[in-house]
Amino acid sequence: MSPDKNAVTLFDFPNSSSSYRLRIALQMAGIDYDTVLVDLPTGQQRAPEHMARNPQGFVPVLDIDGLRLTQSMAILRYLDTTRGLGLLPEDPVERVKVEALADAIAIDIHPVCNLQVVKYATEISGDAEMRGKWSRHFMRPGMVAFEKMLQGFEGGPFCCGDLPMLPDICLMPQINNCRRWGVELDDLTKTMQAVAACEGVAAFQAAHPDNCPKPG
Ligand SMILES: N[C@@H](CCC(=O)N[C@@H](CS)C(=O)NCC(=O)O)C(=O)O
Repeated sequence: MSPDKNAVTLFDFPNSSSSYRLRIALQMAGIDYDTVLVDLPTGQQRAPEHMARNPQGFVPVLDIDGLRLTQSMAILRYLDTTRGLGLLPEDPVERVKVEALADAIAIDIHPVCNLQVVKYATEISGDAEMRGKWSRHFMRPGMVAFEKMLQGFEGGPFCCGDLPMLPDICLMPQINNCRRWGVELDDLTKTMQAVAACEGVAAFQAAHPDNCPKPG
């Protein structure tokens, strides 16, 4: 059965970075939505009910416009195209640079620290501290590289100028993860300038894990 054309539902988990990206974009677009929590720590993402929504067993899933969508980066581009969020420049040369910055987080840092990866690393190492060690090992160098990439962008205070764009939407959930796992970031000056700017925007505040529905 197709989702209701008039209803918007986010299958969400507060600390899920990919879901957090969509919460920011939905807030930026001013779209009201219902939340259905999929509890990752207890494995609800692998329950048949959720696997039927997303065969990959991941959140987020977004029901919107009568469609059931997966993959946060594809969904962000869809929302940008259909709701004119200004997340990417029109000019192809500018655009490819902005996309590369966003992908440095979304494609290179985030997936290697995903729950199923760190769970398996913990299991095969037998080290209960592995999740933190693993996360810090990949996040800090990834964020140092992000900072160097940011040096190629003029202006600010956001990643690519005076308005939040796709990299800012990827950055803030990653910052949440870095803070959870004690990754040092204070020396990354351009990154922290963008973080401060995003923290001042209502859409980013409303989407923060502390301000959205939680399990139990
Ligand atoms: N490329 C996917 C990644 C989705 C993803 O990794 N979701 C995580 C939460 S951020 C998840 O559901 N993890 C569950 C697990 O690893 O078991 C996207 O951007 O939507």
